[in-house]
Amino acid sequence: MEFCDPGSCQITRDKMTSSVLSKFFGAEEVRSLQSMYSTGNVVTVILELQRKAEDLAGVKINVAMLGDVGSGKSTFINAMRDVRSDDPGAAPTGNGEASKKPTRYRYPSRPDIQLWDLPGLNSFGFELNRYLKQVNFESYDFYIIVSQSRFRECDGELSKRIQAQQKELYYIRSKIDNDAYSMQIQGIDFSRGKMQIIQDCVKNFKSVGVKPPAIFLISSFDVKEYDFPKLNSTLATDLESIRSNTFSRAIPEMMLGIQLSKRRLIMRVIVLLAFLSGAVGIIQAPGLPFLTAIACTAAGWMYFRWQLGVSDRVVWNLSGRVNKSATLLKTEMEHQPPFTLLRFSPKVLSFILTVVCMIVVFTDSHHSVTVSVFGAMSSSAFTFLVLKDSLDDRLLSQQILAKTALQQEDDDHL
Ligand SMILES: Nc1nc2c(ncn2[C@@H]2O[C@H](COP(=O)(O)OP(=O)(O)O)[C@@H](O)[C@H]2O)c(=O)[nH]1
Ligand SMILES: [Mg+2]
Repeated sequence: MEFCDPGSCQITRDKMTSSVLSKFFGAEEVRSLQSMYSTGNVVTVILELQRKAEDLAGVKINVAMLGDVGSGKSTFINAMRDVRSDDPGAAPTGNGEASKKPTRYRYPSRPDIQLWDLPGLNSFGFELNRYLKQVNFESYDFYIIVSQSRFRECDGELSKRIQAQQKELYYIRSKIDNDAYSMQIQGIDFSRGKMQIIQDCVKNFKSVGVKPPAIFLISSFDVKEYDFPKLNSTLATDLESIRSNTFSRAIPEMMLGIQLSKRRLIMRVIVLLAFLSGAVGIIQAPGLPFLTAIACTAAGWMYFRWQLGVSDRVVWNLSGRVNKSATLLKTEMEHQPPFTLLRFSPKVLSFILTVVCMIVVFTDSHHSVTVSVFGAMSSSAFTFLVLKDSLDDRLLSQQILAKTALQQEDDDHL
């Protein structure tokens, strides 16, 4: 048994993307992908990802147990692992045993599955967003909601959040032995009662706008009865598609990890050009800051177009190899990121400042040094912002290209 708290550590973008890559590739493979990309072989990189997508056996899947305190999550994990609550290494169960940290348990009969016992939602005072952040909700590959007695509001809300990430889930009605007992006392036929419970759950999911997931009625005290055996066999069957969806979702992030070293290299050139743009612009010659800014920006733009350009020929080549229409690949790739003021205004502002300073220098022969310095700074900022954003757009378009090229036709997006 191991303890880990993914929510407590601040992960940087570099670490995060490299951890996504290392989920699927060994260190040597990562280095080789990065060097392929650095030499301009984006098609080979995408084909390597495709090769990996066809052989995901052994890739570890993180399964999160969600639900209220006392719903039976820890007992369920013990039952899956075939241990009793008082065995060494078992998940602590019962009142007062609720952990405030996600805890990982290995699943001996399926070493490729890691079961995560998450704290109960109500142990965080039902503040869903705080809870989700605390348990690092988005880091898991698959979810099982464990609910007892009745459908709860949070079951619907959690399912919505899971499906919004295009991930899959199972819904477990735990402690069904108790329900079976009360049905028996009331003289209700169990299969009729069971059908009623399932119909209620489906209705409740639909009423909150969630596509009903697979529903299992289980008792963790009786793993050979009720839906426990069906749950095990369904999970074993679904594992391949869970793995393949996990890989598919991770493609943009993996591409980002592969692009990182080249991005760093190009960023150095961009910083140099921005510095040059400011340094030349400080010379007190009319129009110079403006002209330098434009020249440096154009030079930088041409440089990384040359470094990262994906020509029509490359798209055609890729389209033949992955069996996707070249028009589709091109259209998706050229899809522009949404316009945001936050991204647009600093560039416009620095451009206006450069022009204003240029006009002052041009019209007023007694202008102060401050105006020149200001002009140089704004021309430098303009060059940097335009080039950095264009670089990131270009990298993003390659991530989209990889995602579209490797998208399976029958991808189930819930
Ligand atoms: N009757 C019955 N009780 C259960 C079952 N699963 C869990 N429990 C009991 O419910 C209580 C809470 O279980 P626990 O696993 O600690 O819940 P958690 O807080 O969600 O981890 C414990 O006393 C368990 O013994 C079950 O399938 N049937
Ligand atoms: Mg527990």
